[in-house]
Amino acid sequence: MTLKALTDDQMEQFNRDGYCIIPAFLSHGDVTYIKDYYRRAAEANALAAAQDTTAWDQDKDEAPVLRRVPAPFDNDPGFREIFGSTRVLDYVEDLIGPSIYMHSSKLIFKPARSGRRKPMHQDLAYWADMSERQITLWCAIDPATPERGGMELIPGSHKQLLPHEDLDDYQVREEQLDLSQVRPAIMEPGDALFLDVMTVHASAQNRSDHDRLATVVNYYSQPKSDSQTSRYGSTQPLRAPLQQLS
Ligand SMILES: O=C(O)CCC(=O)C(=O)O
Repeated sequence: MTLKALTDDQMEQFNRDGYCIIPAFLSHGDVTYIKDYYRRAAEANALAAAQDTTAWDQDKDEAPVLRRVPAPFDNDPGFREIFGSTRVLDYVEDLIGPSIYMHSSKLIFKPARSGRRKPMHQDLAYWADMSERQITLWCAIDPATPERGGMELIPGSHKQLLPHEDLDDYQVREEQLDLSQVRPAIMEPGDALFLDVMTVHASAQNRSDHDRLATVVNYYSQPKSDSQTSRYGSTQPLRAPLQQLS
């Protein structure tokens, strides 16, 4: 018998709804480390400025706010230790199988009172030339609630890829969705949301007086291929099926 990381109930919810939440997935130490990593990235300004000029978003008369830190898994050994750990990969293996590659990673920061809404979308639409055997792991580093920029999900929406258009963002046309089905994910620091890459989701505006930081890590079941147009992926496995290791 293979030991599973996800409980039967969590797996059942994932298969039915396209997501499941694991409370207290990250340790207090992990959460503190990631908060500090964000603070260092923001202070140094270096990661974002060097690699992605769109990450800086400065409102008039306001100090610049680092809203996105790209590729922490590639750039920081401590982040890699957390999200490449045996424990985390055991969960990922339950969801996408024993062949696991890093796809992409980022920190998303929604500042108090000015963090914008991310409209409804499916992650796979952003890299549609890749197979759907991928998983998104979204972790709350600050509390995430409907007032504080939390995630919103449409249970059971992971069965088909919907058309996406460049509107407010690259997104699904929201009037074509049944928004009465939307469920907020209310999460504490360290809680994890495993999300099928076809689950339709959004994140709320941050209307609270508190910042909201989260990590997004996506794992893929295949190596990056030469024909792939998406820039994400890796050729080095984080985990390989046992027969490939011998
Ligand atoms: O963390 C967020 O606010 C939104 C994350 C998200 O949905 C995404 O990056 O695809």
